[in-house]
Amino acid sequence: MSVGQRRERKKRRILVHTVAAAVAVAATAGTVAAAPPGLVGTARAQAAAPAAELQRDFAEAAREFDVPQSVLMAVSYRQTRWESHDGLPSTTGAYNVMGLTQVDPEDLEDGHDDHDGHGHEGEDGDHRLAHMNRSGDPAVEKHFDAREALRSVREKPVDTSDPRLHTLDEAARLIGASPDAVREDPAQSVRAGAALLAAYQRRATGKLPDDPGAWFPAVARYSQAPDRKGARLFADRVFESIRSGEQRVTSDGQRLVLPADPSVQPARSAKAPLAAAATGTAATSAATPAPECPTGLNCDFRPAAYKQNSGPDDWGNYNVASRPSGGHDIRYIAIHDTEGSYDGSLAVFQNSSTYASAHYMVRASDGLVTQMVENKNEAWHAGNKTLNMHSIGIEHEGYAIKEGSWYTEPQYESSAALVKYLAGRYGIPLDREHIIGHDEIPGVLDSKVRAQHWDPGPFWDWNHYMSLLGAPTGAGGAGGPVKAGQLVRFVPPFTSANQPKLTNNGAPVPAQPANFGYLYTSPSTTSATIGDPYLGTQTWSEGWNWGNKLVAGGTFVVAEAREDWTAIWYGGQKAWFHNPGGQYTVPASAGTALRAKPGVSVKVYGRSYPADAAYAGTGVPVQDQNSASLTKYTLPAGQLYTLAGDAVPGTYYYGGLIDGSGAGSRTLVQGGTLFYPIRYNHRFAWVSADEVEQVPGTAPDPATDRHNTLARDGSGVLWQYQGTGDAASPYLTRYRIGSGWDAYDAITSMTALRADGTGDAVARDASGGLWYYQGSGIPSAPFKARLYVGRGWQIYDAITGAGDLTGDGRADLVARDTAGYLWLYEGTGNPAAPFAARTSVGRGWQIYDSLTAPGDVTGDGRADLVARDTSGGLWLYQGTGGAAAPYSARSSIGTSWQIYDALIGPGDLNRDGRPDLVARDAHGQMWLYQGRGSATAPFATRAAAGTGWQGYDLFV
Ligand SMILES: [Ca+2]
Ligand SMILES: [Ca+2]
Ligand SMILES: [Ca+2]
Repeated sequence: MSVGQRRERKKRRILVHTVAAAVAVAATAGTVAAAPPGLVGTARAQAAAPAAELQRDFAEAAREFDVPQSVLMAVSYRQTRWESHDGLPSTTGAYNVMGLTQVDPEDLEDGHDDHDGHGHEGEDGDHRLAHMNRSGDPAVEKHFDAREALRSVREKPVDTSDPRLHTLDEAARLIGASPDAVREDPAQSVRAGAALLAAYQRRATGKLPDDPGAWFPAVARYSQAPDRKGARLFADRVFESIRSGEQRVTSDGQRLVLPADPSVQPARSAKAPLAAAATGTAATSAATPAPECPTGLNCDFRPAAYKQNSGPDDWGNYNVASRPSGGHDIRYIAIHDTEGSYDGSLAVFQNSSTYASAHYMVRASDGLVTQMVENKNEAWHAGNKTLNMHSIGIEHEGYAIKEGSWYTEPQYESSAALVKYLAGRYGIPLDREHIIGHDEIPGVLDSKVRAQHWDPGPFWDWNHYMSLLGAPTGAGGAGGPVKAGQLVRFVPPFTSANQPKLTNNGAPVPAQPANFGYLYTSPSTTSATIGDPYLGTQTWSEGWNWGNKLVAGGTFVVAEAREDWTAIWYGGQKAWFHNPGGQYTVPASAGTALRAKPGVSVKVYGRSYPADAAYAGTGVPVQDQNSASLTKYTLPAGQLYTLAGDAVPGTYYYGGLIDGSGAGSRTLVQGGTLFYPIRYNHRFAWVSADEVEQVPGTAPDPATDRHNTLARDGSGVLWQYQGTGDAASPYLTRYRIGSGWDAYDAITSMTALRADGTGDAVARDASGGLWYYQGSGIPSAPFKARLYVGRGWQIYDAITGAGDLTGDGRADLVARDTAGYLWLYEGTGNPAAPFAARTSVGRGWQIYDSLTAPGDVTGDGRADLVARDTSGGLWLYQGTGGAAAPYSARSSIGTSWQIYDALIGPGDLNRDGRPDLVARDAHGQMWLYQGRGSATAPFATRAAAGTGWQGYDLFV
């Protein structure tokens, strides 16, 4: 299937969802498929989306094959998080929402060119070399002989006849569908997965029980783990999901819910049938250390080679050390992918002529964690001596087959469990300045920058991974304005909203959610992307061209901000990225920026070595180019870069002789100069602490004095327009709060809706029931779960939150009945029973077609009301502060207001302390009337406030 066909198919699928969404909301209340309206768009269930077709697929397949729906959904969740990946395979040949496998000989990479996360065109001609020579220490690298290494390592071929690589074929046969259909159609994937689970369960127990807990054997078997511990690990994760529930919106916008059922008891005592004969831990012997691993994870230890090559000063594949003692501390965890199979990569690390190793490798199919080098030792994985000295390297199995690139859920979960454990053990902060990709590690010297690796690549989901670590990046937030000098973390969504163009050696890569955004020379996607001086002129869209790619999780300093574009200081340049409404960044909660000291030409280093003098008396030979910087990089005056960790001394650890004998062997040299690690460009770098000065980041914009307008579209989706606080451009790009809001025929704010997620509202449903929404304080999900106020509210044809009319500090409500009587509902301050009994304000109010309460328009501290009559006259009713007669006699504001089809009182949009009025005309143009604090001329002349507001049927 061509890329074009895939795109077509995807488009069709999305169209189907759109149609389904339009009818789904009313029909699904009370079912599992959709959260009730009270939850949608609230803090309890944020980012709500249309009821999902996929949810129905699970229900139907569960019925068809007699598999409990919770088991089926939880298995899928723990394989793929319900993602279809558009029918593309995982790094190891798993497909679609059920993660069924299909790997044939023609799917395996041919290994000729090197476009796989390691170097790029013209470098390292054989991709196998990319695994090798990773010490990043010229003193070790000089021993490496590429021909010898290639000769001695025979890549272990993947056995494509292994049934574990053909669960898709088996499952397709069970349902009588074509493998194509199971790969590409989520409904068929779910059916096939259900049929396979049922077959496993029948084989294990001879029946298909109703009790989900009894399905433990089938779920364990579904893991395809060849060992009992791996099978149990997967099954335990699945039953954790069943017991605690899961819900999420998939990257193509489908919202799925697996309700929690804590009553399910997994039948762990049942014998778990395995996918292959239990191999045990074959490599383990008395001399093999126990893996350093958290309890519950499936881990083994298969040692990397530690063996002499040409002489006692030449060996592979790591340095024996005693980390973290004596200054040889562990500060980072580096995430890699292998670009090869688990077995093949292990063979590389177990051959001493490769000069490469990693502490751990995580298998893709089942999340097995294999340790190869003890953490006290310095593995050679990063291609950067400084990083190798101070990090733990974790490889993730993945080999480039077909067009796919996604990482499996068992692999993410095992890796995250391991990293959490290691971070706790070594005191490594769980942030993206310390949990880093290989692609973020610099080349050590000028000659090494260009070929430095770029794995784990654009499809590693940093947002998901950091969430699993308990340290979410903040992606998916409601955004906000950013300011020059502010430190912001880049958090693009890993969804179909962010599928930047990529090519691989000129060939288009199918559009998929990715972890980066492009950096441009000016605030436009039509401008050139920025370049890196070491890469030179290259095709901007090539995956390996890391110079123009801003990766998720990095914190940078804002150089300039314009509406939907943000510029940061990056690699000595001012680099722009698309940042709609500020939603692709979050303010760094704390942070320090660095800049060049006046008059100093700052050197940028790819490693932090001690100066020559520090070697004196250590027995360690003085290393070459100890003070060499990356000469094409600098910190131009006025630019600010993020301090990315503690100041550190320059360090060099000398391996010496293989047995540790001899002068200077296994000795750490530590210099006096302090280095700061910085976020420099796509990669980290170091600068000398003597050459820079610290500057606190500019404080982020407080959201407390910016007011929002909410708008509901024709499909019931509620959108949040944050106020900017600036009259010239009063609203940010909209943010989707959630769907299902068409259950109401009236929604009005009780108190000002602020950008910090505070402010209350009430809503009336179609049967006349009134609901109270308290502000949550969460900007992206601004309301708590709704509270029922009472019934009978259908008698009113206007309901307006009026502000505090009675002077007691509590917000009140006015409502007009169809006879034209206006009624006051005094606020009680208790959200559960928010209103006292109504009192009459007066009659004759039927002449108005709009009642808006912008706040205190006149500046006397009392809330006022603005009413438009049916001939377009606008009238001001000043608040009196008394409940008995809350409004004084009306006065005219002006005429011809019938040109507007909506009048909205959003609060104070320009932060001058006076409430404003906005109005939408028939063309979807919004107009701002700034409040003046005057009873005689309450509003200034109108100013344009943005276009594109048509299509909304209700404003709050
Ligand atoms: Ca009141
Ligand atoms: Ca007033
Ligand atoms: Ca104002």
